[in-house]
Amino acid sequence: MTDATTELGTTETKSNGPLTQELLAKMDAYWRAANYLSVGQIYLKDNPLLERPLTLDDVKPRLLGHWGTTPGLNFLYVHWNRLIRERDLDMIYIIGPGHGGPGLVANTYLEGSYSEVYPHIELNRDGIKRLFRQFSWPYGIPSHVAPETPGSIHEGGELGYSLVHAYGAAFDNPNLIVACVVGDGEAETGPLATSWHSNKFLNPATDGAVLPILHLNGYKIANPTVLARIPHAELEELMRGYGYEPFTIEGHDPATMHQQAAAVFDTIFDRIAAIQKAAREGCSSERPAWPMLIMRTPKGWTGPKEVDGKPVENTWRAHQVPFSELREKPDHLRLLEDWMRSYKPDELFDEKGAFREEIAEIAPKGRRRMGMNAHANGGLLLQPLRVPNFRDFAVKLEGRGQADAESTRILGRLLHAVMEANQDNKNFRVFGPDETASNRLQDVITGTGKAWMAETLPVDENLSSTGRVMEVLSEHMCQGWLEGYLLTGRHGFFNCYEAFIHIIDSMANQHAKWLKVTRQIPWRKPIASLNYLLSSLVWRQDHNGFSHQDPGFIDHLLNKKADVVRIYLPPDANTLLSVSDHCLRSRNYINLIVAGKQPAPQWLTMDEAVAHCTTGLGVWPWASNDEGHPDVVIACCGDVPTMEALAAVTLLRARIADIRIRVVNVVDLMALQPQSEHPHGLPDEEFDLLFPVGVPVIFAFHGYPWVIHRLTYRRHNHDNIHVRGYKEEGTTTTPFDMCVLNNIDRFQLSLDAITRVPRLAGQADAARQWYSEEIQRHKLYVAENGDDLPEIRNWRWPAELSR
Ligand SMILES: Cc1ncc(C[n+]2csc(CCOP(=O)(O)OP(=O)(O)O)c2C)c(N)n1
Ligand SMILES: [Mg+2]
Repeated sequence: MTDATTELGTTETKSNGPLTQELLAKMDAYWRAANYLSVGQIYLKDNPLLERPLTLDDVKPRLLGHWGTTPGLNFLYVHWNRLIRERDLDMIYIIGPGHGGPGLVANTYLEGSYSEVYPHIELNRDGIKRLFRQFSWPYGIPSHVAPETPGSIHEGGELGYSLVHAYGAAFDNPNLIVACVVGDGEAETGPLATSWHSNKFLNPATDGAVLPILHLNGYKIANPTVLARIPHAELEELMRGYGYEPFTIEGHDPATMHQQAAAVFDTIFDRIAAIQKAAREGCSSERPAWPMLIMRTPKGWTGPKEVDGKPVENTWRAHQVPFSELREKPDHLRLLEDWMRSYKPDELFDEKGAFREEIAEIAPKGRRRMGMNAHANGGLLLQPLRVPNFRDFAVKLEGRGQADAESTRILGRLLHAVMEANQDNKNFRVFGPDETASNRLQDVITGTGKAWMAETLPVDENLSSTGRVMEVLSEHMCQGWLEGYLLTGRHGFFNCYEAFIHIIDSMANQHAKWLKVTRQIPWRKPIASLNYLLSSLVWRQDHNGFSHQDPGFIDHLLNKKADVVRIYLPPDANTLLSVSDHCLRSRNYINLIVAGKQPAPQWLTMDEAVAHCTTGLGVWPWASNDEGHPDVVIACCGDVPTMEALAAVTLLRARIADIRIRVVNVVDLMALQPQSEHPHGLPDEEFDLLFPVGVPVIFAFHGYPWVIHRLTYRRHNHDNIHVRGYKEEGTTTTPFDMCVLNNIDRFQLSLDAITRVPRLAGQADAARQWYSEEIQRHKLYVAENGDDLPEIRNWRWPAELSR
């Protein structure tokens, strides 16, 4: 292993650079302290300062964590500290390889942030012992840069999202610098590979700066990395091709590397300042070539060079715990002790175990410490979003279902007003993968425009260097930018085609996990919710067909913790406005709104919509005639299913004069669950009043039918709930034929009702005959004419049925 102090002593001639010998020695000591504390967290539960020879009793029974990436992360931390102090920078640090958690914990401990939020981890021997013991310990702290880690907005457990998070944090934060380490393995992921393009959306005048650092330690878990094994010139060309100005530092001798890094960082931070100055003084409106750093240092730097005759430092073997057979192999215990002592702990910590003041003093103070930067605890900075009165955008109801509206177009007007209302605060952005206009939200683009720093041509519309709608054809980037934006205390809205939101399933998982954990951390303040609007829905893929038909994101989110997820399916524009207003104001949730963009009938007045959304589900009395004693409940959730359900009601009432039908519409899907499962769950007594035991329920659902079964499994009437939904039948066909293919059409729903109501048993055969004739007629017509039957296309809820 590298004995850093010895090398420092012998490399004075090599160590020429911007650092004085005194500062160099202190920075190196600081780095050694961080490395020491990192190794200690992975291995030790006692004897934290090695005040006596190490024994097996001092070593944890289970050795968990990752060493390989950590010394590089620690190296950068101490250098950021110098730059923050010298230049008074407002800076946060995002770690792509989040498995380097011990490093971030160590550094936030050394700068004092950690003990401020966790007072029991004191700045003394006992504190260090607790710090070591808690790491990867049952009920202790996780091994990654988790929400528990002060200064973090990025766990880095799932690799790939560091750079998009960094850019999301930098948007509209002109004084913030986000240093972002990208693992060279992480750089192979799809999301990371495209994230480099974020620089085409960052405005140097109005946004902050992102400094990407490609941590080229050469290896992943078990393999070399692609970028480490291409010629260096090719790698630099790649970075130039992405629009960056690459800088490189390379080596392993600590003193030389400190000086080399300090010199390069001085140049880089001068560059960043010059870019921002030129843009802010109006001297340049060009897209700048932002600096980025390639840091080529050994994986497991300063760790054991060899274990059991095999090389470890600078190989993939350094990735996790470099050796772990301490109980079986006595020389492993010696190896660990020698390794830890190579950092000279007695030079770093005083007799009480406190970090020596003369080294500690080089860290920034107060909120400038990266562990205390408020941007990394965004709730501290969160300003409530100004949401104009959504009622002003209401669709005036001229008779139930008599006129059509495009729900998302109406929402676009509200979002536009939200943009305008928050223009001064610059804390709201809309994100979407090239579909904002296609989803008919185009009004939100008007006025603010779409962010774009690359070339523009006369044919372009609404592109602007100050645009607040972010469109890039990468769902990963939209999601990652938005997460970074929210986590640093702002608000946002993500619109996407329903089928392709699945691309970010895994990112949504990670964000849901983050939110779940932060609820248990008192010093993490609530942040704005992550709002999804899914449009271009499964039922109306007129242009695209089967590849674009998948409502399964609902199923995906249902798996998440009930206190994090909300799912809404507003059936018309007024309910969409009410739901969206609620979501925009909420905190710490993932809100999913599923709403169509096609012209569709409108059902509720604004007052009714607000009342309906407040309860989440309820009887539509104007469509019901059950007088408290229904033969059947027709339930519906989602705009197209609602229309089919109401059409079925008209067919049934025309066919069976005395049938008593209750119509229940569900807008808040979670209300179907028992209260024990979800805070929005309807109490059982109320559920039983809506869906009386023994009364069949025919349920038309927007998504996969088993979602409804899953949610209502414990309800008393569950055996009587019969669900129709999307069952993976699709193609490019007419809107109504999509319903027929999936048996959610009005004829099927009517037949279901007749066959399920016991007193109508005698009519079942005739109804089956009627059903097949109607479907035959429909199929022949669409095959011949390429469109739905006129009475289907032009169907309206009959005014005379409205009560
Ligand atoms: C998306 C994803 N795939 C796989 C993994 C499993 N994994 C954890 S660390 C790692 C290697 C990371 O290598 P690199 O980014 O170079 O990090 P470093 O060398 O700094 O440890 C892998 C594959 C993961 N965490 N995330
Ligand atoms: Mg690596």
